Amino acid sequence: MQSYKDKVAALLDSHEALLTRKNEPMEDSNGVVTRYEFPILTAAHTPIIWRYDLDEKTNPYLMERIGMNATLNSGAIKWNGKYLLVVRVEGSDRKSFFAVAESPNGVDNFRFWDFPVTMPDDIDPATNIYDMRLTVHEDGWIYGLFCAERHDPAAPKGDLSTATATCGIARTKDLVNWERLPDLKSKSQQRNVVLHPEFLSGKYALYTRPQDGFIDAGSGGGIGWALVDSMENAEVKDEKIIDARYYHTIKEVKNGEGPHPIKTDKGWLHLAHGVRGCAAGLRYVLYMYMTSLEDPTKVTAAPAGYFLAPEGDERIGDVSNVLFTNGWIADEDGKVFIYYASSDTRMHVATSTVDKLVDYCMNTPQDGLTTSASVETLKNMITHNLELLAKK
Ligand code: M1P
Repeated sequence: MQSYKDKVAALLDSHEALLTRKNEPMEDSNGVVTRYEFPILTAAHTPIIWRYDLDEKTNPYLMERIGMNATLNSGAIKWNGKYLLVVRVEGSDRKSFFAVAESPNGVDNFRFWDFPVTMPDDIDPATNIYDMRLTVHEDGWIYGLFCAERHDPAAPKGDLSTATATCGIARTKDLVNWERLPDLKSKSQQRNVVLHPEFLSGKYALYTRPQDGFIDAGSGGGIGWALVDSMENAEVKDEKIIDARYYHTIKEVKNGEGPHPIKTDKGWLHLAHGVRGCAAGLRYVLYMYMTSLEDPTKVTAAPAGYFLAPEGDERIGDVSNVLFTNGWIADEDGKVFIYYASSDTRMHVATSTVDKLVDYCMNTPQDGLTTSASVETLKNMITHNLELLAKK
């Protein structure tokens, strides 16, 4: 019979095999982006020491004591040569928390640090926190902006599902010790708020997502932009919609900025999510756009449609038909690691380059917003290609 020690060793060995599994790029790329064979983080990647009490006296059956449900929507940063994700881990108790996982190469061998992040509370403690966007700001701090969710105090008696979404703000110098700043003040609820990495006219700039309710963007209009005087008492006074939603597009119902944009010599490169409704519910896809270096509120490129949509196993999970992103890393050599979650369940990576993504944004036709316009765009390319092929 296997001893308790042997059972623990077997558990640790099979976990180690999962963590060290090589992740190969998939061959069927569309030329823009390359997906990888395996998810980079799943609930099974969370440390054994989080889930099992390894003491034979208190856990003689070696059962899981604390369940982990999902690893999703992760912020990303290159730190001391390592690829770090601040992962939204969701326990089986439905509470999300942040935990750092690091990889030597950005595509596999992600390993969680022993302890999750201890995030101090705001003066009004939140029930749940999630979806951190990381920004190394030119003021010298690393900021983490995330959603802080609370039961709506105005909910009718007995209604336990109406909630509020507010932007939580914290900063750090080492990703271990976090200083919590007051939550963002804003007239509307806010989710998907992202800090721009540079000052604009001496102010901090935020990408916002005003919303009428916890779920509904409603009159929110799209991705907004707001300048705030300080992050220590951040308040949205004026908000301007820079990336609006349109009828019958991939962002008809909602959209939200992903990670902060990457600065390129052709402009700021943005990654976002767009949501539309269908008979099966909401469908979340990723899309891109660019804004001007001189005026980051001016959209300069807006490729039509989605950049990445759920495929294969990505389609299924706790909240099916969802891709969501809030982290990417641009390496010194121009390679870009895009970290995205599928169906609110697991984390993936896809790779591209800054040059390819800029080319994608600047040369993919825009959405003409009608079938007729789409067909004209298609006919133009067919005609051009037929002429080229005829010359050969
Ligand atoms: O379930 C899909 C996503 O829904 C929310 O995003 P949004 O505010 O844009 O609708 C968030 O709860 C996000 O975490 C989640 O992945």
